Order: sequence, then C-alpha cells, then structure tokens
Amino acid sequence: MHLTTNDSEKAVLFGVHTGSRDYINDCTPESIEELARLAETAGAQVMGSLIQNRPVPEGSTYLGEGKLKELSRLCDANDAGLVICDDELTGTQVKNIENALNLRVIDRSSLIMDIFAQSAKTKEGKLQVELAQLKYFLPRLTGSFTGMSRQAGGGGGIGGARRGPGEKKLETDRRHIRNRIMTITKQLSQVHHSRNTQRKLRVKQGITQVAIVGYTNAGKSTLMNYLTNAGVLTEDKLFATLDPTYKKLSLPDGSDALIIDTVGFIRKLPHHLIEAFKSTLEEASGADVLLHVADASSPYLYDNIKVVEDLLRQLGASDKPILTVFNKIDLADKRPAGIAISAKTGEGTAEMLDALCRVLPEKRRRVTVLIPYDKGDIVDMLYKNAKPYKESHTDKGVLLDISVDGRLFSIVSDFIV
Ligand SMILES: Nc1nc2c(ncn2[C@@H]2O[C@H](COP(=O)(O)OP(=O)(O)O)[C@@H](O)[C@H]2O)c(=O)[nH]1
Ligand SMILES: [Mg+2]
Repeated sequence: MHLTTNDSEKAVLFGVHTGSRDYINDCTPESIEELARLAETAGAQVMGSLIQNRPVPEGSTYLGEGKLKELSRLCDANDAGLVICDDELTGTQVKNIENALNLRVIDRSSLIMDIFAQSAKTKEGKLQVELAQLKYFLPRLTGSFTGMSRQAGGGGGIGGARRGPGEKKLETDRRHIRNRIMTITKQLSQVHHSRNTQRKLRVKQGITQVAIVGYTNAGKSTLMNYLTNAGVLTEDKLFATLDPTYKKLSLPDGSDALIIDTVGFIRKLPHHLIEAFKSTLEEASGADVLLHVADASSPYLYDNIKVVEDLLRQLGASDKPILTVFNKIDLADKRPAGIAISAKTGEGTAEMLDALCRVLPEKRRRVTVLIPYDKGDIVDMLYKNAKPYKESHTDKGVLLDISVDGRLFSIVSDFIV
C-alpha cells in the first residue's frame, strides 16, 4: 500500500474555506501548509495550492465550476499529475473532479492513511492502518472511482497507476474487502484484548503510568529517548511513531514509572483511523498522568494544543491529570509561560520531572509484610485492597508480598519486613 517515492509526483493542493466551520477544521493557509508537509512526507512534490472561499463546498464537485477550471490550469502550468484535497471527499466528488481534470484525486484522509501505512512497522500497526483504509474505501468503490483498486493493487495514493476496474471485478473486490475487514477485526480484537490485560495488570501492580501525548512532530519520541535512552525512531517527519513503546522512567522522588510513547495527533484525523487506532490511542486514557508535549517553535502552537485537547476529550482521557510542556525551546523565538524544555539539549527536563511528580496521583507501593495471626482484620483489609503477588504462612504470621496505597501503607508500616 505504499507510495512510490523514487520519482516524486507533482501535486497541487486545494480546499474550501467556509469561514463558518470551526477554525481548526476549516481549510486555511495553515491547514494547507500542513497538508503540504503531509504530501511531502508521502513522497509528493507540492507545486501550488488554491483555496476557494464559499459558505459550503459544492455537493457534487466540491469546488465551484470556475474554481475547478482554475485548478485545472494551475495543474497544467505546473505539470502536476495529482491533486490533493484538504478535506475528506465523497466518492462522487472524487469521481467528478477526476473526470473534470483528468488527473488523479486524493484527499487528506487517504493521504494521512498512506503515511500511516508507510510508518507501520509491527503487525498490529499494519493491520490497524489496513482496516482504516478498507473501511474508508469500501463505500467509495464504484465503477469510475479508481482509488480502491490502486490501494488494493499496491499502487498507493501517490505514484500509483491509474486504472478503472470492471463491474465484475468490483463485485469481487467488494466481497474480498468485506471478508478482509472481518478477518482483521478478529485478529485485532485478540491483540487488543491482550493489551488491555497487560494494562490492567500494570494498574493492579500499582505501576505509575505516564503517557506522552501531543501533536505529530512535537518531539514526543525525542523526549522519550532523552529521558530513557529508549532508541525510539525520531524523524522530522509526520507520524514516524505508530506503535506504543514502553520504558522505565526514574522519577526524582526515587520512584519508578512506566513511560509510554505513542502515535501523535493531527487536525482532521480521519475517523476510521481514530477508530482503528483506538486501542493505541487509549494507552493515553489508561495512564495515570498525561505528559503533553507541545512544539513551542510552531507558529500554530496554541491551535495544535487545542487539537490535542479535543482529541483527548474524544478518547475519554480529558479527566486525567495533564502536564503540558513547551518543547523545542532552543528553536522558539518566544518563551511561553509554563514549563519550557528542549528534548534535544535536555534543558528544563529536570524541572519537568519535578512537576510531573507533583501531579502524579498517590502512588501504590509494593511491600513485604508479616502480619501476626491475631491481626486477621488487617489481613482481610489487605486482601480487599489488592491481590498479593505472593503469600505464605509462617509460624509468626502471614507473609504477604503486596502493593498498597498510602492509607494502607501507614497501617502496615509496622509489619514491613
Ligand atoms: N531543535 C529541536 N528539535 C527537536 C526537539 N525535540 C524534537 N526535535 C526534532 O523534531 C522532530 C520530530 O521529533 P519526534 O520526536 O520524532 O516527534 P514526535 O512525532 O512527537 O515523536 C525531529 O527532527 C527531532 O529531532 C527539541 O527540543 N529541539
Ligand atoms: Mg514519535
């Protein structure tokens, strides 16, 4: 499903600025600039762009007739073979624009999914992207819409061959896709089940979990590496990280936590992708604390923060304690008020870890206690609170290896051995 990058394909970007949608989801010079970065990440060469101002996109062709002609001229002048829309298009819109321009048309959603496909390394990651792609393409698979055949044929969104399948082939394709969706869903539910089990186990063991969240390219993996020598791939590229990485992090108060680096967010993230990556994204909602890394050198710093906060809300993680830090301070012109760090030089990270300790909910501690037999009530209380890792009966009492919260810790502290 990957794009060919040996010969970068010339592309022109387009979108409709409505002025009525919320600003973050509208097509603006900023979102076009981001789309250009996405296109370049996928291997395209961006030649130009065009934004039409109109209250709503045109139903059948997305752009108005005049603008479509202008787009066509812009493509001719630049020798472009591909146009990329900043919004998600319907199958009909793709078909009509393709017919009007006689060029290939892709949209922001399929572009993002393509990049995810390029970045996916593990089996789980690959399956999740494939699932999102199939669900996106199934309703768009029609006689003249060639998108899916490119995907299924391995051509990819950029650099793929243009061909239209026949009706019979389409029927086979549809059946094939539905079956594949079922198979993948089944496989993923097993993976997700074991991930959930592991997460529950960590909660039970009282391991503090810190999830790094943030906009794509904010420096999450770089920070993870700085803090733990994790060796996570960091790249000046959108969506370099798709699969969660877990590492031990030693906190300044002497305790250990588990730190999780995971996939980043971006505005207008395709909903099929959110759905398919739900379990990965939910690593954030399962954590005790969120460490939100924002890129202070980005001109869109506060818009990006809002996108992340909105997505966290969508994932049901907005009630978590969250520590927002401003990264890439070595590049930023201005110092934002708050914790400023550089994941590259380490500046500010000590202060960040102190702050992290302060926002952590009360931690559980693992202790070994010897409770005399005449203190059965304490043993009962401990059993109600947690399952012991180990228990044995000695002639002096019950020996338990167990994790306790602060309240129980003070009760059993006299019996710690
Ligand atoms: N100058 C500078 N560059 C950084 C800093 N943190 C990350 N980067 C760069 O930003 C790019 C994206 O970093 P990465 O950790 O992959 O971002 P992620 O997508 O949030 O995981 C890489 O080129 C990093 O080298 C920083 O504090 N200062
Ligand atoms: Mg990363």
